[in-house]
Amino acid sequence: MLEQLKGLRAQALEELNKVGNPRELELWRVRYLGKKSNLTQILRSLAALPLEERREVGAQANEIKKALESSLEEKGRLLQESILTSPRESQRVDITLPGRALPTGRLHPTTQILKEICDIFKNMGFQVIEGPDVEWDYYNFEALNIPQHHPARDMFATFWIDTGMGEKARLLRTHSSPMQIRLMEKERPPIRAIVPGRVYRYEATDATHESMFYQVEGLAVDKGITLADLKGTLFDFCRCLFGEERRVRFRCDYFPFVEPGVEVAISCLACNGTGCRLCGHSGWIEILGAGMVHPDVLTRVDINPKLYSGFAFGMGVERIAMLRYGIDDIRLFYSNDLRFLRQF
Ligand code: 2U9
Repeated sequence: MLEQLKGLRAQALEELNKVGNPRELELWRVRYLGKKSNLTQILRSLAALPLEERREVGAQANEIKKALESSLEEKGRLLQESILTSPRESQRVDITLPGRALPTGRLHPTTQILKEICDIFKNMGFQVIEGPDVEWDYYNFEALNIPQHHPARDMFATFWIDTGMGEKARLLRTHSSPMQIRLMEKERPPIRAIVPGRVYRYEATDATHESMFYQVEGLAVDKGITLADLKGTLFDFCRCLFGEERRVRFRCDYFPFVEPGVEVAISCLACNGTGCRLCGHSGWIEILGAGMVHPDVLTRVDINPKLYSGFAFGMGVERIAMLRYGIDDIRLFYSNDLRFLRQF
């Protein structure tokens, strides 16, 4: 039996050397250390042996068992190591690993507010239209009651486009109103439209001025439209955007393309009207300009002002975003600083 044990050990270790993967290792374990293995049989049969022989064979069998078990363990470790370092395995995708979070982008704060503004007017039945950034003097000024040399041109410091012909006819639009002229030329009332888009001003930049910013302008033309319609529309708009509890104030203002013109303010978001730094201690924050479309503007697009009337309004989108998010410098919007943009 001692001879048999010796042969068993040599055979087991020789076969263990040839084992190349965990599946083969398990088969080896069953074969040499399993319940039906020769070694287990020998250990079980010890009781039937005479005492002297039992001691000797038992000691030998147990020593072989321990040796095989530790060789098994060592081989398992080596196999695991070679699996992890083998090029095939190291390149394999481990589908049990938790996924890496993909960096997702987000909408620019201007886009977010622009979308909110457009949605409010869309729900009121306004269509959304867009126009070109490069305009003619006619659409940007003349058609809107601002002829050559009119002092109101000073309100709109203009980027003129050099056509090489020396004339000042083409420009970067200073407001989105030219598109409303184009719309009225093309379509007859009833008209209800808003025009979002970039506008340009040839001005030095500071915390409240940028040379490019976004506007949303609106226009409604039909029979019987009055200042009360304008008031109702803009009161609703202000409360949708800034909350039901906002008070809204209309005051007279002047714009060449409307008569009468108004300036619209909401009760201050920070102090609720009691006066603070944000509202210059007035309790009010101006957010819109508006008015009834000037009869001369309607006449120019062949809409009879005796039959039809309309209201129009305009607002700066970044200004609204600044109020909503508490941003104190308009230059942050387009400086592409991710630390700023990631906050929205
Ligand atoms: C047509 C007729 C009238 C649009 C109007 C304003 C008043 C106005 C400013 C607000 C802040 C522009 O971004 S801002 O600088 N806008 O105050 N806009 S009435 O009136 C029109 C437009 C088109 C055909």
